[in-house]
Amino acid sequence: MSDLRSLLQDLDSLVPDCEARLGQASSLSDLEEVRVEFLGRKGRLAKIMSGLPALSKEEKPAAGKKANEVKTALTEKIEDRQAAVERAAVLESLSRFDPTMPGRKPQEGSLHPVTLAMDEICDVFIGLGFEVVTGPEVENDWYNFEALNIPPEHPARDMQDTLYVSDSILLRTHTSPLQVRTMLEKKPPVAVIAPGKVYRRDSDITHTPMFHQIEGLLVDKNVSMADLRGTLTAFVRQLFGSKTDVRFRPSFFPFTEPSAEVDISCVMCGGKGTVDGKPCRVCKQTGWVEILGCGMVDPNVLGSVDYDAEKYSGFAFGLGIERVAMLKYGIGDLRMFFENDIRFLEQFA
Ligand code: 2U9
Repeated sequence: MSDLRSLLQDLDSLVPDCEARLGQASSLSDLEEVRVEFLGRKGRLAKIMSGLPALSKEEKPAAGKKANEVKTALTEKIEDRQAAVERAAVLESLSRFDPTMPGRKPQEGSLHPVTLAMDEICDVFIGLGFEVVTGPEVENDWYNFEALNIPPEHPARDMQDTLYVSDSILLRTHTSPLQVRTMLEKKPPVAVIAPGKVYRRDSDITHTPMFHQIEGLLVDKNVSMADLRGTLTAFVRQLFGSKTDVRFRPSFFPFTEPSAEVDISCVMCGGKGTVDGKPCRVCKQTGWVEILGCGMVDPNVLGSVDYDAEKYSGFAFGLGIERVAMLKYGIGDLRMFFENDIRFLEQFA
């Protein structure tokens, strides 16, 4: 038999051989083995074609043509089989897929209880017609103290231990500078609430160097203590329930005159002083808990922002948000707010 004929026969036998091997291949790695066996660099096609140089010049084109046909046929058959194997794998995995199974829920975050309480308090005052104002946490002495009737020698500066940045720059000790800024910017009537972080040099089990406050201010013609009382009573009843009792006790603040502290009937025992016959731990058996401070804006404060104290009067109030959140959500320890333990925070989702 001539070299050409035997080479062409060898080439012809590759296709049925390959088909037989493909028939047994059931995985992608089986198919790769078949591809290497037939089409690889040292595979059967390559081996047969190594006989090409021995052919005469006239015989070579026929051998080359046949080799290309066989190579194309082998490639096609392997690829067809590969597509079939892949399709079978998809169908198999689909047969195990249950579209009625519930999906996996991603873990959802939650708002911090201080944020929740802050939003809720703001919403009540927004509903009463107040506008929210915000501003810098680093302030200068004038906005934080001087304009609020707290002169340099005033004992209130000792009362509030302040974190100073320099002689006259400080971290605000209350959000009151925001009301001062508001009054400098616009004429009465003003009705604003100022929520935000405040800083004091204080750190123990019931005090943190940073905490959150909301203060409110309303200035107009003929604003009276009765307006203050009505507004704050409406506020605490929206926040703690319509049955909440309210009492005003005389107090003192440099920026308000007269001043008062507001107590509400205890959120724990409802004012009875006992829970299941035992002393109430929230109100210490008094039946009342302190919730905010307030008063009529001191004429000196109105004067420092060039408001005519003969023509206008106003009321102001302030409350600590952590304290409200503790009472509202029954949190017994202030430190919970700052540890950010996920087991605590996720309870507010
Ligand atoms: C201006 C005029 C008056 C804001 C007020 C209080 C009473 C008060 C405390 C509550 C608990 C601070 O967070 S706390 O420790 N605040 O009792 N705050 S009146 O009075 C102002 C504010 C701004 C221009």
